[in-house]
Parts: sequence; C-alpha cells; structure tokens
Amino acid sequence: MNEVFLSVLRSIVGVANVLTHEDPGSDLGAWENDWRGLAQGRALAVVRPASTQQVADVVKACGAHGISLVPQGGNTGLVVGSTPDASGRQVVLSLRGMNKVRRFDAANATITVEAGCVLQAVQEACEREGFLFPLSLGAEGSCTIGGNLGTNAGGTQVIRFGNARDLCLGLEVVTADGGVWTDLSGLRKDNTGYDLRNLFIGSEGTLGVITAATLKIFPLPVATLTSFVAAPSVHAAVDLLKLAAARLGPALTGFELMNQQALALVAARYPQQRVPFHEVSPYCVLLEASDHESEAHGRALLEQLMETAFERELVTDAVIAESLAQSRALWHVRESITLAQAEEGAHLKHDISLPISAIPLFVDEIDRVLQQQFAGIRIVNFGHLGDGNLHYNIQAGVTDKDGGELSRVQARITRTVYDSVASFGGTFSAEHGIGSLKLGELQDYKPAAAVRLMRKLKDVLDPGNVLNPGRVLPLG
Ligand code: FAD
Ligand code: 2HG
Ligand code: ZN
Repeated sequence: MNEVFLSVLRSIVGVANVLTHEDPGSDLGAWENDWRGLAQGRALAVVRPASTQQVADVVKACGAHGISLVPQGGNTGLVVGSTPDASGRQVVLSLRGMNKVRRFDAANATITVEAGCVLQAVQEACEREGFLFPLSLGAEGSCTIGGNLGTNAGGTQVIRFGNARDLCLGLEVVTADGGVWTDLSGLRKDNTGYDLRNLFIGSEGTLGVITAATLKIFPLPVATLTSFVAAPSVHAAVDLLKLAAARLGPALTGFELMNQQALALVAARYPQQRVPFHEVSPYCVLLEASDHESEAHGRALLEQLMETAFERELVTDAVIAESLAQSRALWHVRESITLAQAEEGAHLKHDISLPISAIPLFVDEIDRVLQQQFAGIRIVNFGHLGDGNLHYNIQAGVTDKDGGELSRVQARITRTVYDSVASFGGTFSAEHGIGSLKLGELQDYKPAAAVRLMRKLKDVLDPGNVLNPGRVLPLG
C-alpha cells in the first residue's frame, strides 16, 4: 500500500523529490526533528513540490490514501508544529523548493512571492528595489514566508508594522480537498464577505497549505539609528517606551527588552560579542528609530530623547551606534539570546503577551514568586516590549545543563507563569503559536467557546484530518 502511494507521489513531483528512509544513505533528520531536540519524528516520506498544482495533487493523493501531511518551511518553529509524529505514517510537505518572486509592483507597494521564499531573500529583493519588507526575526536567514504566515510571526518590528498578518494582502492556498483558492490581487480594500485570508494565517498548516502570498512593502527609511540603553527597572523601560513613542511617533521601529541574565548568557557563550554595560544594569533596551528625512535629523531626535530619559532617570547609560556595523553588532547581541539559551542547555520558553501597562507589575510579581518557590532559578527575560510580548524564559541551573532537575519542576513553573499572565489579562502564546507543545494550555486558558468554534472550523475545512493533525487542536 505504501509503495502504491509513494509511486503516486513520485508521478506528481518526480522521483528525486520524494525522499524516504529506504533511499540508500538517506538522512531525513533535518525534516523530521525539532531543532531544539524537543521531538524526533519519523516520516513516511519528504515530498518537495515545485508548483501549486503539484501541492494540490499531493494533498489530493494524501486524502485519497488516508495519509496526513505536515507542511514545512524552514523548520525553525518553536512549538513543535512542523515535524511529523513518530508513526512513520505522515508525509512532510516541504515548500522550500517553491521560492520564486512572482511579481513586484512598486506602484501598489506589494511583492508576490511563493511560500518557500526565505524571509531574508524577500527582504533583500525589496531592498534592491528601494523598498522595505519589515518582518524581521532572528531566524530570517532560514525561515520561510509560508512558515511566517502559518505562524503569524511577530519579530522585532511589530511595534511599527504589525505582525505577519498585518503585512499580508492576499494568499494562494491549497485546501484540504486539493482545491486551490487564489486571492493575490493585492487590494487594500475588499469587503466581499468572510475574511478567509486571516483564517488561514496563523492556522499553522491545519486548515490549508499556503503556496504564495502578496505582501505589503514600504519605502526604505533614509537612516536607521540604533541605540542600546541601560534601564534600572522594567518600570523605567515602560516609561521610556511611552516617552519614545510620544517623541518619535511612527519613527519608533524597534523596542526590545533584555534582562541582565539574558545578556550575561550571550556574553558568556559568545565572548567576541560586545555587550555594552550588561554587568551593572538589571535591564537593557535596544531602541531603533527610522528616519525618512536624514541621518542628522534622526540622530538629533534620538539624542534629545536620551537627554530627557537621563533627566527622568529612566536610563543610566546609553550608546547610539555610529555606523551600520555597530548597529548590526548591537542587534546581533539581541538576536543571539535564543541560540545562547539553546547552547547553554535545557530551558523553558514562555512566549507571553500582556497589556504593556500591566508588564511592570507582572514582572515584579512573577520574579518574586518564582524566586521564592524555586531557589536559584535563572530567569532569562527578554523580548518585544514595544508590543507587549516578553520571552519570559527559564534556564536550567549551571549544574543541571541536561535539565534533569528542571524537568521535575517545569510543569509547576510553567503553570505559575501562565496563571499569573492570565490574571494580568495576557496570553500564553504571543507569536510562536500552539503547535503540539501548547495543546494543554489551549484547553486550560483559551475560552471553551473559542476552542469549540476552532474545532468546528477544522471539521468543516479539513473533515478528513489530512492537514497537520494534532497541531493547534488535539486529535479529536
Ligand atoms: P516552520 O517551522 O517550517 O513551520 C512553522 C508552522 O507553520 C508549522 O505548523 C508548519 O506546519 C506551518 N507551515 C510552514 N509552512 C507552511 C505553509 N506553506 N503553509 C501553511 N503552513 C505552513 N518567531 C516569531 O514570531 N518572532 C521571532 O522573533 C522569532 N525569532 C526566532 C528566532 C530564532 C533564532 C528561531 C530559531 C526562531 C524564531 N521564531 C520567531 C520562530 C520561527 O522562526 C517562526 O515561527 C517562523 O515564522 C517559522 O517559519 P518556518 O518557515 O521555519 O516555519
Ligand atoms: C525572539 O524574539 C524569538 O528572539 C525567540 O521569538 C524567543 O527564544 C525565544 O524564546
Ligand atoms: Zn520573539
């Protein structure tokens, strides 16, 4: 039966684009395993389509043979949603081969790309034409537009440009029955019924396979200024955010928070990186301002902002990058925290979002409670303070690199964090999604009526459970 199915797949995408464990010397680990080592899957096959029609035919074949599939882009996701289960019965549908720019429309300020385009390649294609595609995140060198839309990725520019959903004007989607729904016209207004686009975005491959997207692009700023400041507390950082938003308006394009522990980890793992003044400050903020007038104008605004911030004791130290290289180095420090945590060993992630006004009191409370209950706990708190999204992570102790001790208490820690987040009106998944990692939290914290509606939608759009079953919603 497998052989019949595999030969159907081969007839659709070509022999070279169906990879199986039976192939001599095959190693499917890159597609099967979660990059953090949280799950090892086993695929029936990895299938690499080159066109939308091939995707549609593969989806149809899977449905006909009762085989489910897992759409995959860069496999950089953080909630174990893009790798197969261990059954050996699922197909990984890798979209990476579909990586063409289909259309660039300067007058409409849009770019239409295939789902397998790597985010950085899209950014660079836009830049060559004098435009900015502002979605930006640490994995941009390997994550794909399909994955970005599948997870409704956030990143560092949400404060100004919104998340992936806000940057998307249209989609091409292969539905669970193998049909194709196309809306790539790039309209900014279209009130002709239900919003299908936004249903597929963020559905993590459970409602349809995204094969292409029309994305919003923006004029490139004349200058981008980066500043790294030391803040005495989260309260001060939030006050600085208010001040910066008032002074800079839409020129405020990034506002990232990092606690001392996060920076210490980067400094310890990557000694070649220059981490300004991390030893003395409980928190640092990376603030980015983009100016459409001139570098001098942007710098003057930023310097005035810093002057006021010093006067109000919101910052205790500050540097403004003098060159592109310096600016990149500062951003590199921020973007290195995830890998530093992974290299340091076992850790827990809490990708949370709260009303910005609630963040100082939340952090005071949760820091205090965790430190009381779990002696020696290492809290690595960083993230996109500008949009209310913290990565309130916990690192295993220095003598517990493989996480043996942490695993005993992790359920309690996570429950304590999410209960507190909920009590402050926040959510347990800001930008990473649900995948298979947060199925329990979905049941515990998402209103039951919302979960019931989600289940109804899944049943209608994918009655055969062909698309990424057991992700976002538990198996029924
Ligand atoms: P994958 O990991 O391959 O897939 C993710 C999900 O999308 C899966 O459920 C998959 O089935 C689905 N999917 C993939 N392709 C498609 C498709 N074509 N159609 C439908 N569904 C699809 N995330 C953030 O939001 N903000 C960050 O700042 C951020 N920083 C990161 C930094 C690092 C160092 C790393 C490793 C990850 C980071 N992430 C971040 C998480 C991750 O990069 C994003 O979730 C990214 O959007 C995933 O893209 P991908 O192509 O790797 O998707
Ligand atoms: C980031 O903002 C990513 O760097 C990853 O969302 C967060 O490692 C994390 O927990
Ligand atoms: Zn993030």
